[in-house]
Amino acid sequence: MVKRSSALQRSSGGRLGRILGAAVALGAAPGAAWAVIDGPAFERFMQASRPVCAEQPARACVALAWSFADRDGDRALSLAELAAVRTELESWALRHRDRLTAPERSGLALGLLLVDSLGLERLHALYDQDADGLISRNELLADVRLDERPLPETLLDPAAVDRPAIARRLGVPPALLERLAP
Ligand SMILES: [Ca+2]
Ligand SMILES: [Ca+2]
Repeated sequence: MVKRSSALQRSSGGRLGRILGAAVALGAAPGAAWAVIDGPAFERFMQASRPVCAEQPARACVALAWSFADRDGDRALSLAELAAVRTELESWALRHRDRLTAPERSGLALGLLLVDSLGLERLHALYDQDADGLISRNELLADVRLDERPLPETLLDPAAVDRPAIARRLGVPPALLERLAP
């Protein structure tokens, strides 16, 4: 039995926080086979990252997620790496569907819908500001200011997350993000 993420539950103030928290916590299995859905490795990552993301400063959680997503270890995210994470997230969500709360399910569904409607390639390009074909950590976090708080808490703070900038970047109405994270 896999316990639900306390980090996600404790941050129940906003859907965006849950989506982003789940996305970031989507874990990691360093060395997982390229673009292969490695269920057990993914589960291990979720268990390992849960306490870190719930209790430790956001950077620790981001570092764990980054080490999972950056499969080839070049300190940047390629489109293929992003695609692998998206596939594994969906697979994980489907496996755990019955254990997720209704808000977690709808948050994940909404997040995947947003990603798919933008298109992974476009999403990748929107964050790859210097157009070198890779997303650096600074590019990924361009609109977010991490601090000593755990990530789910930070993501719910409008002072730490530049929601208007994210809305501009994604080309979605700012009101949409406000609704996701009241
Ligand atoms: Ca990489
Ligand atoms: Ca780049």
